[in-house]
Amino acid sequence: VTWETVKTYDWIFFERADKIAKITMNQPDKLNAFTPGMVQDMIDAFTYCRDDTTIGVIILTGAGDKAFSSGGDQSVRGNGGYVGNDHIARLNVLDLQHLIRIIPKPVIAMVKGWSVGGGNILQLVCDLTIAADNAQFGQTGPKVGSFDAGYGSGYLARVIGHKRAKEVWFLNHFYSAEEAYQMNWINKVAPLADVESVTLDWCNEILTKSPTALRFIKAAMNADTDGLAGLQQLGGDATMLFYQTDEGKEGRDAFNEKRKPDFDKYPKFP
Ligand code: 2NE
Repeated sequence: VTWETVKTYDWIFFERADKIAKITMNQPDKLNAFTPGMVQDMIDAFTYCRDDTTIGVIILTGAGDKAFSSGGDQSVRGNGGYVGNDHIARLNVLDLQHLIRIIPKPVIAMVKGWSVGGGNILQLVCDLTIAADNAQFGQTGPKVGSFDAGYGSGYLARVIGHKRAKEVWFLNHFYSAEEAYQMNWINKVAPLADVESVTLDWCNEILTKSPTALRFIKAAMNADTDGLAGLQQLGGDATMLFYQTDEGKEGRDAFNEKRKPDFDKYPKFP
């Protein structure tokens, strides 16, 4: 596969190979710890992927073989959040988590090495995770005075169960790729040398499927876990489809033509 650069950023690589996009966190000397700037770059790249109608699947990964991400960069952690060039303390990774959840295309985490702290939550919120056999997963928040009480707790409990999620957060152990697989935390384990080709195989398989069907499956599962915010996404997808029907267009056209709409001719399906 030949990766072509889509856009150049300070903190990430953003590449594509035809319909597959790849976003790579790039701070390998700190195990790809994320800064507010890196998160902002990722938000920009994911938004690009969302808007580009030719991109069908997105891979999120980390530079090098040693880490997916070690979470928030503790060296720029201020009081109240992580501090970037604007000197404002923020937790903008929460916005990124949400974006990964609502982007209506499959997002696959490709994990090599450490997947830790807020980095591991990014892996968690991706739709699928394929890990290299050198991957290690864990939450360290309580060791470093932090926690993720959002997706990092409630959604983790949905994915691996409440008992295991509490174990992960209370003990802060690290789990091998094989252990994480046994816990249903991730989808697949591949040898380090093969992890990208295995990930690309899954991407190519996904690309043969109906994008609208995948969109609705993702939105439906989010609706189940995200409450009204999840239903908003599912509802918006239904509206998008309805706008494309003659019945939907009739309402719009009647208003614009200042006439009464004629909805009578549309079937009332069982
Ligand atoms: C991941 C782990 C266990 C790896 O250990 P090891 O021994 O293999 O590597 P080492 O030597 O610790 O790390 C290599 C270099 O990367 C830096 C280290 O300080 C070290 O730098 P030098 O000594 O070579 O200069 N590094 C690693 N992680 C970093 C980080 N997160 N920030 C800044 N520099 C980092 C081990 O490295 C480890 O435990 N890392 C810290 C994991 C962690 O606690 N992450 C933050 C959790 S809180 C969070 O992410 C969060 C949240 O809870 C809520 C909202 C937003 C974020």
